[in-house]
Amino acid sequence: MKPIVGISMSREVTEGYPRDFLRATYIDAVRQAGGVPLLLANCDESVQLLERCDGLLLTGGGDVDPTTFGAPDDGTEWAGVSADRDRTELALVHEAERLNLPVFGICRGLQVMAVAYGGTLIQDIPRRRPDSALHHSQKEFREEATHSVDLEPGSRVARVAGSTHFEVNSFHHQAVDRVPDGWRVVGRASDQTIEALERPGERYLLGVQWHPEDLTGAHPPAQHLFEQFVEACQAFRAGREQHV
Ligand SMILES: [Mn+2]
Repeated sequence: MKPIVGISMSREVTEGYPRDFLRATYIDAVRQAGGVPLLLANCDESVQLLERCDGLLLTGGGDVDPTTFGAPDDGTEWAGVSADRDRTELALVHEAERLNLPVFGICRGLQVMAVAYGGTLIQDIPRRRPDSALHHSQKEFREEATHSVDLEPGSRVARVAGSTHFEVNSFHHQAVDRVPDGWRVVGRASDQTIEALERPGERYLLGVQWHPEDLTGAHPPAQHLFEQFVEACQAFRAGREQHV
């Protein structure tokens, strides 16, 4: 059987009603890489479903509430904050750690991983770096790359991508600030914004600040990231079946 990839969902209030949803590009990218997508609703019970999963994909979305990393409200205009989503995803990361699951975080997903392991976030990049010429909140289409990243040679992400320098898309106004203990910055934009983090070791734990799920068509490194993640999920599944 193919590996099952649990995928976190966005929570937004539309016309007064909360809804959980997911961009289909995440589903397509997981399927193309050989995984079975399992959508995880924003509720406490989703944590139980991880027992059935072979990996966890944390997706993009609204801002992480700064109270989750102990920061005061600095006057930033937040967008799309959801206490239910924050609570669900932080619990998913902790449960994935207990189960030793591979985890791949994208955009907000990278930020959630950093917070779950004790890091902090820059609440608003333009306020922190007013002189930066880089636009991390691009207006171009999602499948257009608009700024470059430099990856650490020898890092997992550089090996997978097959390159240490390429162009990515960018849809974030927050970024990782303090890096959690045991984690390594493996990718930066030219303004020093953290664009990729991983925890060295056997277990697959990687987060990227760009959106590879929207680049898979024309950007081989983007599809390779999903393939490598799903391979790690497959290896996890194989290891589990051996123990049954
Ligand atoms: Mn960026």
